[in-house]
Amino acid sequence: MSRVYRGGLIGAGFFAQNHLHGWGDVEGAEIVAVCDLNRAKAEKAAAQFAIPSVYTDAEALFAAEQLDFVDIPTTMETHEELVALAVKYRVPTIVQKPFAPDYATCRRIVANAEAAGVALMVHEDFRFQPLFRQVRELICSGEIGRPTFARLSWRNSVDVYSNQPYLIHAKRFMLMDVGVHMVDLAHFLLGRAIGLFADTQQIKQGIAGEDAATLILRHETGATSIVDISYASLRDPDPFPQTLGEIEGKTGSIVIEPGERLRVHGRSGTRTSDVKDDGRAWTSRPWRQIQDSVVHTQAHFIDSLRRGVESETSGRRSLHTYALIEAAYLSAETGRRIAIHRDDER
Ligand code: 89Y
Repeated sequence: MSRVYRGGLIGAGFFAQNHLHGWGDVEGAEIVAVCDLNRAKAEKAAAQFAIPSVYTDAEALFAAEQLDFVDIPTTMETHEELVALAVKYRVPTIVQKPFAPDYATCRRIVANAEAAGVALMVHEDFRFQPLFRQVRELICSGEIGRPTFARLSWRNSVDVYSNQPYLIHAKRFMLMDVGVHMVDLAHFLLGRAIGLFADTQQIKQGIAGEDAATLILRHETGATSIVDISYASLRDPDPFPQTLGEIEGKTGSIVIEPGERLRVHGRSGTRTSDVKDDGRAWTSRPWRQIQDSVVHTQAHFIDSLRRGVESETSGRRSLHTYALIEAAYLSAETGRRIAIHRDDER
């Protein structure tokens, strides 16, 4: 039996509930300490998930505990400081998306972790949704030939403002909250992007940032993708939290239909299949596929640590995502198409 990795969790807010449930389902990992600035929140999490130690100060957590990893599901403004602490104590780290408020900060965080040789992964979970694993396998199997086009669409009117009220005041909102997922998926499915054009909109009144954005990406393979995201789309039924879209290749296509259904037209004909959720006791509709993806993301992190390999969404590999988001803000501001150079990422 391989050893159990002992982890700390910093930040017991809204989405951390999924992290805490998720860790319970990851074989070979356990959370032994929880930290939140708000003691009541940390104690509540400790009681609910039978976590032995509670902290309100992150440095005290690192100083007192022998940790094999730390999970940081806090907001992005805190990540540079918290990851720096983990690096100081040489604790492998998984940090929630968005990685950091801007690309320059992402680069500083990565440089710091790399200089110390501390493993760092961004908790980017959409690519770990079982549906997108299947889509990627289909593409890699050659079923639809070389991809030429994709559209990834996230349009709903979920009340994100109740669960994450800080988003009302975020100047960089939609691209940071959901755009990062979509450009990571575009990269995952079509390869690196070399340029993009973006337009942003603020549709809801009284918020500080954009709540809708449309991106056109050019990939180095020659493929084009469109990413369109909005929290101001009134639809019935509301597809939240599903990403819809399609991928076209030289010999076929994959359409992602509502209800986690894939319609594949390719070398072996045309078929439709439903992607099942994992059926975990703690997950509930409509969140199931996102909740399942949390567990797959965490399991990948532990597996990467165990094997001593770089994770799929390591800090370094995630720089591409954040270079694209930075470029999207620049494009929207200037009306220009922005080229993405590999050099941007180091
Ligand atoms: O914040 C968003 C995300 O990252 O995925 C879903 C979400 O939690 C709410 O739309």
